[in-house]
Amino acid sequence: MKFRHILAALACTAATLAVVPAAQAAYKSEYKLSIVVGTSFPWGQGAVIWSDLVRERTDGRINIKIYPGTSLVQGDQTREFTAIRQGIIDMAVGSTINWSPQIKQLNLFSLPFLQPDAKATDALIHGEVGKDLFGYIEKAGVVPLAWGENGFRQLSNSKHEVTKPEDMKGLKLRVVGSPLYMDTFSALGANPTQMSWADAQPALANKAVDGQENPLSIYAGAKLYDVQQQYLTLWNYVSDPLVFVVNRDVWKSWSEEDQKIVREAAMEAGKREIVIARTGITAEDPSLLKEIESHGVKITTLTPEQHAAFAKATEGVVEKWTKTIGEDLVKKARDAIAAS
Ligand code: X2X
Repeated sequence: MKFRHILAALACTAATLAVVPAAQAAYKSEYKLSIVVGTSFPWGQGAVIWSDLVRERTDGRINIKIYPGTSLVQGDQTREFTAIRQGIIDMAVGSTINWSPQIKQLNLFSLPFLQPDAKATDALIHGEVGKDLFGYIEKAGVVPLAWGENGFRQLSNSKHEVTKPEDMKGLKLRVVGSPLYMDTFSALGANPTQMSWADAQPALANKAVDGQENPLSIYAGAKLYDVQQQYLTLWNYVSDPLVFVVNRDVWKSWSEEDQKIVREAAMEAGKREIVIARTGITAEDPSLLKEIESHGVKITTLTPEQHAAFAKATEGVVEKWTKTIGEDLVKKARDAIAAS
């Protein structure tokens, strides 16, 4: 009797194994995807589009769950890349700024006043520079699939209008996780303090800091006008792309067919996300700017001369960080921008 039970159990197991193809056996029931902000932001929309496309096109074989607020690393976005590498995070749509502490070449996008406009950013991400940077991410053990965009970062504060470097004096500003930002804002005479996005919002609300810098989609999405950030200077000093990535072991566990689906879905989601991120902030369509203004915000656009004064004040930072990023890569970027 007992022997027969064992035989029956073995037959059952064999039957189960026979219907599950080898590649699928290793699939997880859920893949954790990390983003810093919520799904209502353009950045989060990109993650939603990617997840939905992948779920549909793999018939649910790859089921992605989005974790906003970098919650898988307790909000500490500078630890996100390491967590992806370690497999604590399976996938991410991440900012180049947050991964710069681990991949120093990604600081390229944070060089002050390197990218004059969106065309310049496009020339970088879609050209040789973008390929080189994907190479560095790959070498660091993570699989990069597509570019997205957080956007040009603008300066806001609760104290006064900023039109020249002298106006920065004494402003206590929250800055992001790469030390390059400490250098940039110190060079401008401000008083920068580094903190995560999770900590930045209460710090702005309770006036522990006077200001911050972020793309307009983040400023508006987080309703920073409601925490007295009523002075907004459009100075386009850096533009921050996003990268769609997958942990290497997770990537290897997928069939070639599914890898192709995930890659193509990332490229499609990235393209659509960039369009969303650029909506409402152009001369042709200033709808987001108008909405921000309707909350009593004073929006200041710098004249070319004012812009040049900020660029001049940060030249030393560019020089110092060019050495860290790599002279060749920075030159390649400058050439690509000049030709754009
Ligand atoms: O922390 C920020 O400022 C944010 C949301 O823009 C990034 O994650 C880089």
